[in-house]
Amino acid sequence: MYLMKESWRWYGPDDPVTLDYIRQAGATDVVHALHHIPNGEVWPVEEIRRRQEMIAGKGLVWSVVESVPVHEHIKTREGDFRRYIRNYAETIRNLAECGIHCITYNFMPVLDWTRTDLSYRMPDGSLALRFERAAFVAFDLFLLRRPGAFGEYSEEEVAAASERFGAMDESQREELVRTILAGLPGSEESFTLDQFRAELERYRYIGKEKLRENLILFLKEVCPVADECSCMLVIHPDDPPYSIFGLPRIMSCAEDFRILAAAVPNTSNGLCLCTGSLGVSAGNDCPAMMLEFGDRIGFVHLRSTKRDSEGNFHEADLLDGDVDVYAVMKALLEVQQRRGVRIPLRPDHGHQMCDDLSRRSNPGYSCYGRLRSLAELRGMQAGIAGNMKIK
Ligand code: CS2
Ligand code: MN
Repeated sequence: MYLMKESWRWYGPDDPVTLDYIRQAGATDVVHALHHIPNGEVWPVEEIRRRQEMIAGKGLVWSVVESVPVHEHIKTREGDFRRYIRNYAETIRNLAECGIHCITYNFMPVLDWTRTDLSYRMPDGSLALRFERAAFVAFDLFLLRRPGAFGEYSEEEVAAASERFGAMDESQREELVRTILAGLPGSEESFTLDQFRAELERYRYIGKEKLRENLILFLKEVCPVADECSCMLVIHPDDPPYSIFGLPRIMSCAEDFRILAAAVPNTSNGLCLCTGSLGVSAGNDCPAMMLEFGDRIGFVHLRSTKRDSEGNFHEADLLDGDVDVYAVMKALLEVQQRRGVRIPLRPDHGHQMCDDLSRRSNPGYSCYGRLRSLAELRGMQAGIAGNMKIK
């Protein structure tokens, strides 16, 4: 029976959730990146090996990279983008030389994932990450003051945002700016309001089609290298899975990935199926995507979100959100038996709960919250596997 590979994201020696804890969580595989290397530069073999040894020393395996960030100039195809693409290819080769064959990336312009509240209190007292539509629109209209933004929201949304903004004091406004722009973990970059405005400006003439074309051109250049060294490049979906700040988004639904797979059929062109990101959109059927793209899925993030009719969503308890996690897990196990492989899966963002509440941690990446999710996933898998009656 091919069971999931239990993996866990580790941010490096400064991560308050240590490798020892990860081992005790029952994970066998580590998801990691060399966060200290600036975006666009090559990851040298010696540096990869040093980290690999540190991880192996604790009885764990670094098997997935999340992420090798794609430099903004590759997304817009300007400046030094050719050098950045060459560097990306070299990093792929270096990782493969060290035996690491799964590389996560995303192609979201400027910002990686976006939330407005990092400590939304759940009824049980734990804290969750949340995206509140009115706060988000208030930021866009009254703090960022993005030209043209008013025209993109309905009258009701503008009214709700003004009311929300009026009710915030100065420190809450500053906090909102920090939450959206100071970079959530993994995004590697943070901006001031002015820097962010300048970044948005770079996308003024780049619509969906252009961005997609740039992604395809990038993959056409790096996938042959990845094929050659048996690496899979897995793209993480947009979070949230729709356009924000007028920026194009091109990896938000099944059709987006269909287009990408057809344009770049190389075996290395893969998908990181993140149910938390995709699940925010009611149109995304995650179990069906797991089955449809089964052959191209190289890595899985499991978490669940809960949305409401106003466009808000928060990160729910794993089994209490909009995503049918049971059906996703069942589909994953079917795909694995068919392919004869074990796909790494990690609990994605968890709540801050128990001792997490009195400790510092990377937003979404606390210890107990993810421990709870991983334990639930493991139990669920055992139940499904038992039922499949395959040993
Ligand atoms: C996020 C991102 O949802 C997520 O997994 O934590 O940081 C994600 O890892 C990156 O967008 C992948 O490139
Ligand atoms: Mn994810």
